[in-house]
Amino acid sequence: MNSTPFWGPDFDELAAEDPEIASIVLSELDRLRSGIQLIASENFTSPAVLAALGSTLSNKYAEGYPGKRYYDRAELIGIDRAKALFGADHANLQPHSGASANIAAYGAFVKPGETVMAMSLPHGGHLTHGSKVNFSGKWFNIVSYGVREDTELIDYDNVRALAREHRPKMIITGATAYPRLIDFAAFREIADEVGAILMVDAAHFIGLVAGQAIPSPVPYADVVTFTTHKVLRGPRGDMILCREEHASAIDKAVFPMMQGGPLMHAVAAKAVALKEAATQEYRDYAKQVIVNAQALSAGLAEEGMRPVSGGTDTHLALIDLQGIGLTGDIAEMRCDAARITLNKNSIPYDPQPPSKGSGIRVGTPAVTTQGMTEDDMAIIASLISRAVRDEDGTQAAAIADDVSALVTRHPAYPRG
Ligand code: DSN
Repeated sequence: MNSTPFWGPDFDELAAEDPEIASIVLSELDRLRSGIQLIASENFTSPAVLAALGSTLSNKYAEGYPGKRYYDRAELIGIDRAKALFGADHANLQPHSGASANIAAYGAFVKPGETVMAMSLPHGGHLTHGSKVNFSGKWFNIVSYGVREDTELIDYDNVRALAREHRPKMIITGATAYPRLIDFAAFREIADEVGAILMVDAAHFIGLVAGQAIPSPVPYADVVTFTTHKVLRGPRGDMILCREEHASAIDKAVFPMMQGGPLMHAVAAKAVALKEAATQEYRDYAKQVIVNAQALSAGLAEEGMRPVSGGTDTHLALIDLQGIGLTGDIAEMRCDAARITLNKNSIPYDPQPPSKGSGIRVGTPAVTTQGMTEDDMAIIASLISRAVRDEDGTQAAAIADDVSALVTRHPAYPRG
């Protein structure tokens, strides 16, 4: 008999009550277990995080900020853990997503029509960094910067020149497809020179910061936003860190400007992930994520696929496929047929439209959670190479068999 007083997810009950949805949930688990997951923005959360997410805290409305209510304790604990882990003055755990946290950061510091500088989407930025189809591009005067064509690294001279010319109210750094470290000190200097707020969208790499594997933006930025489900391995959602002087503006921008009640089950799950990220085990994991990304990037280079900027310092590599005469969409489709999940991606100065893209993006957060190491990355590089070159699809089943052999040695969500 189970003596745990917890009352929560019961898969048998879901299967009995709603077999249609239960089968979708199960199919997703099967997909995770039977393939290789290389989406750089995804990971496998722990059973403890999933338990908090599936708890009765989901029922609780908790409008506003924590005080003395019993259910506020999870949020207070999470805030303390975030401040300690990142050395931040202030933390807000309530944003539901990366895009909504970024809306709050804009809301705290800029008014519609004002000028914001950010990295352009085709060079690795995010939709919320000024895309014309997003609130950021619709409501703000966006000045975009990018990477140099020769080095494929952020062009700091150009960032400085653009900042001097356009005097932005806020400068955003951070990206979704930039494999290299960002020089936060340089951005701080430029922001100070023009009197701009410095916002770092650290969604992709904050887990590496938490694991002390790369330098932190916190000492340099006015505000740092980040999703909690990427390398950080928490629930889907977001957090904001900021300097004390901005705490009230950020809190008011999250609630009531941008959203209503927080999702208390997600807030509790963020607190669990923050505790997990403060362990030596997690620090070892974060370092291995980078070692694996470097091994995968080098392995793909050996297979004739060029890593943009020559390699990676982080959890992801951006791979230019022009040398093997392929576009990203075709490569993504062929890998998918062999049960390797990755995404097509534009590369800087891409001659292809975004719907095709000249590249693929590969990330190692999930495979590292499965316990894979450099030798496994060499195998994955060779599997990708075989898959993308499988023109008529005749090799897909054989490659998928080799994928199965690899993931059997390193199972995702192992059976108990
Ligand atoms: N969509 C995410 C990514 O894949 O990078 C960013 O939010």
